[in-house]
Amino acid sequence: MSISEQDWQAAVDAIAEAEVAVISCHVHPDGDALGSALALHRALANAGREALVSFSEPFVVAPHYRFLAGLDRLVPPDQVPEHADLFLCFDAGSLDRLGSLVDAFQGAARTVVVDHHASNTRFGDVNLIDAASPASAVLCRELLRRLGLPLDTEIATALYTGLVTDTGRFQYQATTPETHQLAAELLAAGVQQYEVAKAVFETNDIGYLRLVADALGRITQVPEASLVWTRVDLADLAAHGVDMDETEGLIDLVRTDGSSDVAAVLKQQPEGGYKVSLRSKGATDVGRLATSFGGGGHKYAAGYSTDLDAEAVVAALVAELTGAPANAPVG
Ligand SMILES: [Mn+2]
Repeated sequence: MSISEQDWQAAVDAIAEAEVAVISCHVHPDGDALGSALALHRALANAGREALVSFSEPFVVAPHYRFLAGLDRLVPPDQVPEHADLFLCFDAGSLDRLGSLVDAFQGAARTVVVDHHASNTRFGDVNLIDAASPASAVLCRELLRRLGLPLDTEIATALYTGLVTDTGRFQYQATTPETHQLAAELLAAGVQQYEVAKAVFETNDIGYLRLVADALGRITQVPEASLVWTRVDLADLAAHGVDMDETEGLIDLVRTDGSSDVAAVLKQQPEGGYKVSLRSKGATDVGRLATSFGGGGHKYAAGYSTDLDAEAVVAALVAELTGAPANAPVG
């Protein structure tokens, strides 16, 4: 799925014609979502354009991304105009992913959706969706090129953060020669790559490490489903003083189980139920799996939310993965 010239031009025109563009991304932004939004905002500001960057409640930047420049430019979501000329969002696969900004998106005169999730519902007036792209930051870079907006070190660092996180440090399947060429271009624009790596990948709170020890202590394999899973409960967060947002990297440890194709981390939600993160090494399309449970994502990385308890979540996953009925014994 690639993006037509017509769609690129429609997005460029929409941005060029907007008096004030609202730029945003999905709720609980990761490096790609936040990096892309900050990059476009900075590029427009450098060109003297009026724009506003924000994301949904809870309006908190996860600790790993607090090194990014320009966080002070983020506007709380309740200050986003209800009827903007233009609302452009990055990395959100569906409207509900905009959280408390859904109304602002729907109230905008024009909307542009920039994303690389295969499950994207194309909910904008203009949709720049490329499921083959390893990161929304790649699409953001192309958009800047087409807008004639140059990189600076801050923009490059924001884009690089998106690229390095969504590619798993250039190791996931969607990584191509072009991905590395973009990384080279960004480094040449002044990115201090070790400063990014240190902040994003090499800095953890000791409470987080203890939480990981607990979560890995109860890791479970379901061999007939080629599934490995664990869970993080609210009690774990409380015990170690950790926010759920900080547990993004846990799935990357769980997925290294060499005997399982699919990895799942179940994250208990304050309102009840779980958020389920899924990863695949290739034999299973977890994007499709997550979509069947009302979520979405990519072939190799996806997620969904559910009201079920942990046992029922795993039983349902096993049933889908093995083609057995959900009430079959899990084993
Ligand atoms: Mn992304």
